[in-house]
Amino acid sequence: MAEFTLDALGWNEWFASQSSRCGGNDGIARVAAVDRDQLLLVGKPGFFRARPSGKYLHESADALQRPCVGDWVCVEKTAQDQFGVVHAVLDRRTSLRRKAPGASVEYQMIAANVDFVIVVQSCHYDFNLKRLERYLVMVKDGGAIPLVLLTKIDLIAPDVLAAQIAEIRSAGITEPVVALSNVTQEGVDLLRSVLAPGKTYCFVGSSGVGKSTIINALMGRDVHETRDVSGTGEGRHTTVRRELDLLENGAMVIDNPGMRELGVFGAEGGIEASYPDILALASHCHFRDCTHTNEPGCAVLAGLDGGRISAGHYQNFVTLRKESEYYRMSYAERRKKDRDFGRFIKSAKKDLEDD
Ligand SMILES: Nc1nc2c(ncn2[C@@H]2O[C@H](COP(=O)(O)OP(=O)(O)OP(=O)(O)O)[C@@H](O)[C@H]2O)c(=O)[nH]1
Ligand SMILES: [Mg+2]
Ligand SMILES: [Zn+2]
Repeated sequence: MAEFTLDALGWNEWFASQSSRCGGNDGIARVAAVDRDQLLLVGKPGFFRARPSGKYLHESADALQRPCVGDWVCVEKTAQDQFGVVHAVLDRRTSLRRKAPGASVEYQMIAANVDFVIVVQSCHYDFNLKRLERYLVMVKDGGAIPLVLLTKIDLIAPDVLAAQIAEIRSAGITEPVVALSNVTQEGVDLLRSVLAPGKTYCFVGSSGVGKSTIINALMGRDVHETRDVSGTGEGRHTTVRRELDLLENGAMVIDNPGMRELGVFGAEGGIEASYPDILALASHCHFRDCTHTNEPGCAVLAGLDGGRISAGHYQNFVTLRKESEYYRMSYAERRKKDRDFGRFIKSAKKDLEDD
């Protein structure tokens, strides 16, 4: 089995201050995949299986605290044990999370400690600027660096691609954009040249845009299943788990299931980072707590009227901010209710004990 150094797996000084929690570097590994209650870890000895300790699971009821792909963990394993036992997750340098799909207001971790997030959209049917802005907010909020990847350029005319890139730029998005075709291979080498050894790249996007196909191409073999899309480009949700792979050049890539929903939740930092033009105007608003929707003396609305910001860009900003705050508030409220309920149960139990 291959041997690795922690540095090659993305370990750096930022994490080093936490190694004492694991009793030194030998007890440290990185999460490569999560399957229900089992973890696939990669560490100095290579890939091996582990489980979170009962104590750890008990103490970390919160979904955000459970190990996810990309996490660094403290693990104990002897040569005789089939499974390692994980008893701590180290603090994350970056995290990629969204609102869990469906009605519940919970966070869902997508990946931890990724350096770059590659936001993938297909030029064919999938291209959507609003959704792209939503992804960028999420990525920036978690502290990773976003890159934009447009796939399937073989299916569209060059001027359509040029128009899509122009649209991205006119929305003030300055992130690098790579366009490629997995069919003609055009652009694949360019993407490969961007991926640096020891860095982690997380691929996200809708189902069917070609995330697994491009990772297979980068790996040079078919490590992931891929499946045809419908006539109108809809994917079939082929990939079902998040998985970290090591490329030959030493870069790490994480494949993900296609995302249907991308709720933005408690992501004010990401919104600020994504709309610097609007924020610059906002500092001139008459009211300090201006919501930029109907207040007199609002510099953002004036900028909108004067054509300094586009209507679509402004609308996205307002929508994302409202959504993020709404979810954050209902999350806080529910938390408080849970806490109050917990206190109630505790005192009720105490009453019983006292009797
Ligand atoms: N024409 C064309 N087809 C592509 C390209 N990239 C991927 N495909 C095809 O698109 C389909 C979906 O690709 P996948 O790699 O399975 O997509 P995915 O993003 O991993 O989808 P999920 O796992 O469902 O999230 C497959 O049939 C691929 O062969 C491309 O650049 N051009
Ligand atoms: Mg896939
Ligand atoms: Zn305002």
